[in-house]
Amino acid sequence: MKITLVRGDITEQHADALVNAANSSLLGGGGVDGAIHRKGGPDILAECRALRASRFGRGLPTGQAVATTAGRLHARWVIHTVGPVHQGADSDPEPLASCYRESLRVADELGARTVAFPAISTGVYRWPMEDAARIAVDTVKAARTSVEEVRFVLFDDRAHEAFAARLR
Ligand code: AR6
Repeated sequence: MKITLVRGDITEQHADALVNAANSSLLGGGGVDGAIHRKGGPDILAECRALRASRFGRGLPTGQAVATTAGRLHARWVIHTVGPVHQGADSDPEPLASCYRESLRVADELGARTVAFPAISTGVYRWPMEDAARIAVDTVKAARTSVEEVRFVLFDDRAHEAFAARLR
């Protein structure tokens, strides 16, 4: 598997699947989530509502992932995953690692070959960037998956540098 880094906006990416840093309600929010729903259009939210009604009445649990259409985005699917909120020095990295593993598992089920990820949990959920980059890169490298390209789409220089440093 090839791992690539891009600085930019995940909603501009062309890939089989774009991963959304969602919340358990699946009903949208700020950051990546807001941008994906804004640009992707109402079909994504309609599928999210249907998923809540059928499978996730109590919300999508932290660390899990589920796919919908990508609406008007340049992708076939959006994979929604719920990162953990950072809880301070003794935060458990496992739920964040699980977001990457579960998103790749869903991508495999779909047959997605290229998957773009944002830096999950590093915005509203306050996970420190260097630690998040370590968890993201190490988990993706260790994953057993048929995905051929994982692309990390980093919004700013700091995030890009943290991921580049971990990849080196
Ligand atoms: N493309 C790529 N990265 C982005 C973009 C974008 N368009 N916008 C922000 N980032 P966040 P979280 C970066 O807050 O921490 C939402 O309200 C951002 O700089 O989107 O997992 C959800 O509904 C940061 O580095 O996700 C949840 O309630 C990273 O993406 C909550 O926020 C993640 O920031 C999830 O919080």
